[in-house]
Amino acid sequence: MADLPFDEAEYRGRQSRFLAQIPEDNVVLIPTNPMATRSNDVHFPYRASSYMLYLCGWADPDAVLMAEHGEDGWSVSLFVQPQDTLAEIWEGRRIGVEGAVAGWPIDEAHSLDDLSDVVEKTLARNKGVHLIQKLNDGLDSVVNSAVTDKSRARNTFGKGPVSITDPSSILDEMRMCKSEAEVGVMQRSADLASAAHVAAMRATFAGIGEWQVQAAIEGHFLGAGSQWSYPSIVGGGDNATILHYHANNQKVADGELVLVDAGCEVNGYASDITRTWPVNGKFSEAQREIYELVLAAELAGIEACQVGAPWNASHKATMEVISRGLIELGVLDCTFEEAMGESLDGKTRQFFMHGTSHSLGLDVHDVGVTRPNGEGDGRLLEAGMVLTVEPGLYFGSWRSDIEVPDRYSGIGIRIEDDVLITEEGPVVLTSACPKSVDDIESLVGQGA
Ligand SMILES: [Mn+2]
Repeated sequence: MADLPFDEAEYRGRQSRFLAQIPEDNVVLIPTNPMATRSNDVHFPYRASSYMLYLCGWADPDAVLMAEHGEDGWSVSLFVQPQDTLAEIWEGRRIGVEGAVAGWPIDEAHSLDDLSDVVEKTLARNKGVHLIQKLNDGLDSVVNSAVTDKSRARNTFGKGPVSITDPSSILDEMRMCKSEAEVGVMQRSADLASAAHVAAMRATFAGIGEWQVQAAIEGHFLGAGSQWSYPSIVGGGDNATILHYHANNQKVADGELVLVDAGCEVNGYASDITRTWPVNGKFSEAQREIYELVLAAELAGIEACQVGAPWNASHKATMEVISRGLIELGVLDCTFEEAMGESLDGKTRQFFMHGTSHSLGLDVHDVGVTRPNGEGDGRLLEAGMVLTVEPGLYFGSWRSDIEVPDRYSGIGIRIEDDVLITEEGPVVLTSACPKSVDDIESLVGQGA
């Protein structure tokens, strides 16, 4: 095998658990992501589809994975870019058909030049298709015309597929629980992101530009051979109260906090960390009051991540701590019940506007159904699931729709860790990233 993140047995296990759920007279076709244009003839850096990475580790553009059931069971083949000196001079070396079959966990490889021919013949032998559509236009049209032809001729001939099914929900469910090997990769991603946050804390000074904090953190990712898993959020002062702030172009004044939500990718697996620290290295009294409250809520949220607890347990736990805290601090003048609301939608939501947890894996907001129809407490947590816990409190001075207390105006704080569910309780994968007031104050501005 080539130098892939997992051994052949791991990939083959995923393939067979997936294919066991597909009818044997159906063809499986899973294309990877297309290249995306940035402007004119420049592309965005390429990122393969998570399904392709999950099933066979193939990271290059344009590939299509196909599986067909025959006399010897399921056979997995991969269509890849053929070797082509001229294309390789401009775009880079290609693994090619022989390289693919020698080094990847597949049974057969074909050139993409033969995609239409081979797929048409394969479809003619089968009754249905499991296809992920809208990623590869050429493939979609080959499949759609085969299905249309068959439907027209249904009562006369009887060859070829009559239905297209999307197999992604089967894969999504499989991806929710991580194997031991996947957890190992996710731990490396978490360690790297933790170290990057520490580097950024050390590099921070009063008056620093948000972009300079971003450079410190992303420079650390790049220097370790990684890259961001989502665009970094670096918000100073009031900008921290904008949940998906991306401008990162303001200076952060002495006395203000900076909120940094940034994670990286290792072998496609994301980490996702948020930390908030004072740029001058010392929390003010008001900042510390809110920080300690968010931290207490985060710890309660992590503790709620137990096998058998519902998906919503962490959110309920953080909402309870924050609601009590806001009443104690005099921010809310109401009962605990009014703060919480009937379905966690009470007065606390004025200052804590988002959920507490999302699944994490090959995608930063990972796939899989956690709360069917977005209702109720959701499915029960199982060992191997990885989720974030990320409560926050936001007192934007610019908010005219709510009453923001003067004492806390301009403060936005979120604390986020990545948590693995185990039978022995929650394991914080990002525990190497400091979050106590003392640890943070002793790091900020200390330099490399
Ligand atoms: Mn997150």
